[in-house]
Amino acid sequence: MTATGQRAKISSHFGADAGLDDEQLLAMYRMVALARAVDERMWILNRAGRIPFVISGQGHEGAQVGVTWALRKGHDWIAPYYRSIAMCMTFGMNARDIMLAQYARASDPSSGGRQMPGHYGDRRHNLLSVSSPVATQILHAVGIALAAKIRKTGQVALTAMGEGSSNQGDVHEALNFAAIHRLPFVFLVENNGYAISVPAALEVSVPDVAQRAAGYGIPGVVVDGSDVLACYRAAKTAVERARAGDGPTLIEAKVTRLTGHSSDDQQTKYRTEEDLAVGKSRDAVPHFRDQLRAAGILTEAVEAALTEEIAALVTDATDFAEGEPDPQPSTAMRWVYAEEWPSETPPPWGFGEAEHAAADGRPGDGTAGEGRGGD
Ligand SMILES: Cc1ncc(C[n+]2csc(CCOP(=O)(O)OP(=O)(O)O)c2C)c(N)n1
Ligand SMILES: [Mg+2]
Repeated sequence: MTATGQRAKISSHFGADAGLDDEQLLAMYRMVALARAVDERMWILNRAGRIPFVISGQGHEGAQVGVTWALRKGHDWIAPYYRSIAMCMTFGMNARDIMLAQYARASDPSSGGRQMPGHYGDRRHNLLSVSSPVATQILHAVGIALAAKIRKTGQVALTAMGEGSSNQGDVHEALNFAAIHRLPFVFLVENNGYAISVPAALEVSVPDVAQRAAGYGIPGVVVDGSDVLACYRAAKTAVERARAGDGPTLIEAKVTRLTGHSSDDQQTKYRTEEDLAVGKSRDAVPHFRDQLRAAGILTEAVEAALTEEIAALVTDATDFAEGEPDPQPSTAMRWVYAEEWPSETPPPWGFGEAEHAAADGRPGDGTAGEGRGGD
């Protein structure tokens, strides 16, 4: 039984206006705290020389969990970005899946160890693979939304990116198209105030990216990213609107980046102590914890059980990923080029299907990761 399942049934009415009962609130908190714990472990592993590169979601978890909670898992689609750890975990990836990507193991569901670290994706959970050029994912998500509309599936597509990325030309094309065709699309901008070392005032010409929604004739909402329930409410409204055929919404969550841009960045070189302190004060993890404690939902016993469960999951994920094999170099071309070549002659390097399968020690069925259980 999970820690969330151990608590006595209480109805605090804390999340009632959002339609969330205490059980769901605790599950949301568990996800926020688990994503943070996985992320913190990633940094330790990086500093210990075990994994090469970390790009963190710390400070973004509240917005990611709150917004993703409004989508339907296994039905809707998400095109995430490199900070979307909590989003991907809320949508179905588990701690092992994230750690396998960090270690770039053969069984990594994101790419079988091919992608850059932090580029999560998982076809089992309708999570599109992240691309390195920022903002390209918005066009993919809008394409998915168009397909959903044509096929009348009732699905919604969401994409997320930072405020710096939101200045790319792709964003204009995507929002214009999605608005014209009233596509079931939600655009989440996670505004953490920086694009690497460049502050928002030098990236975006207006105080709120959400103001730009007016130029497309769609709603633009600013929400406090440290307020998980506010993020959920904003997303719920946007998702309902999308499913009803009324078109896209832009949600801008004001979040905080608690770490450097990546493990190769030192933010004390360009941020003042005061700026860093303000950023820290806007962390959703303690805010949400305090709210749930005050509502009597997160009792001492529940919190202790959760802490224990999360520590065990993080250790399990680390040990598991440590023990998994790297991909075989002979399989490097796999999932890069089509394996069923559309001509009679194979490519010069051959298909190598049998060798790939043998090298990976599994059936050559073309899938990235197989179910690995976990949390
Ligand atoms: C098209 C493109 N330009 C530049 C980069 C390099 N780059 C990677 S992340 C990043 C900053 C993005 O900042 P923001 O969108 O605010 O997201 P954050 O990292 O703050 O969450 C840049 C410039 C890139 N990957 N792709
Ligand atoms: Mg940013």
